[in-house]
Amino acid sequence: MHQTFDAALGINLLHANQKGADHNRAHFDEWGITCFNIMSSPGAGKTVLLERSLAVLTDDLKIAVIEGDMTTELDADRLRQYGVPVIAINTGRSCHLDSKMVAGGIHQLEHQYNPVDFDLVLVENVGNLVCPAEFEVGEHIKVALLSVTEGEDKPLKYPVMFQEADCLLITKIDLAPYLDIDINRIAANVRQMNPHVTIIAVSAKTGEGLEHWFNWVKSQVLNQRSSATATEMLPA
Ligand SMILES: Nc1nc2c(ncn2[C@@H]2O[C@H](COP(=O)(O)OP(=O)(O)OP(=O)(O)O)[C@@H](O)[C@H]2O)c(=O)[nH]1
Ligand SMILES: [Zn+2]
Ligand SMILES: [Zn+2]
Repeated sequence: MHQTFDAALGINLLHANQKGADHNRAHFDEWGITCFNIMSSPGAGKTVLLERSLAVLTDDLKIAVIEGDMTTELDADRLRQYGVPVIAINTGRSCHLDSKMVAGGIHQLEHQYNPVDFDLVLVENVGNLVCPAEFEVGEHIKVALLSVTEGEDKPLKYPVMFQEADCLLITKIDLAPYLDIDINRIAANVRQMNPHVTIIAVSAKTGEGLEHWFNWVKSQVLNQRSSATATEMLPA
């Protein structure tokens, strides 16, 4: 866990993290890259979703992945098979990626590749529904995954993640018939606290809903590009 036992220390930590996140975002903006921060509980399906996404989205977008894991490179190795740069970051005992760790990944990308060639950086965060939501990494887009196996009440019990998310993916919907769970109720609970969130129900196993996700990702990259151009055109 991150140290929030001392309120002042907690505020300082978050403040330092925010400065680092702004630094990272400035790099992404300079290079014309859109950055997604992908967050969930352990095992909600982030890596499988990334595998399915890389298989399709690399036709249209040049993608790099920053892959957070506490100790292993298991997920990073899975994603390397898709021929994209995957920068692995081990968080050690920490339960979330922070902006400094991601800065290390960004500078690695900068040194090993030409960063302006990339359209999209996907950050797979380390799994839990609390801390990643508090620590920005310099992303433009926050994506939260909630698997149907986790229960309808999770958005109510862990509100910050769901309030902050630009997109909620309800995952593993192929399992819904076996569980006493109502996907519409999850969606309604989340909409109540975050009316503008995009909600997409998917199964990485059957492929249901993935087309909506792919289209949404592409639309966000285009939006980000046009808003960056609009900012450049503003008078100084
Ligand atoms: N039935 C079903 N299983 C899925 C689906 N997506 C993922 N899984 C399974 O769920 C388990 C966890 O998936 P991962 O993609 O590794 O989850 P993760 O969020 O990356 O896990 P961590 O990185 O450890 O937090 C694996 O056994 C997957 O095969 C799905 O859509 N349907
Ligand atoms: Zn830098
Ligand atoms: Zn994973």
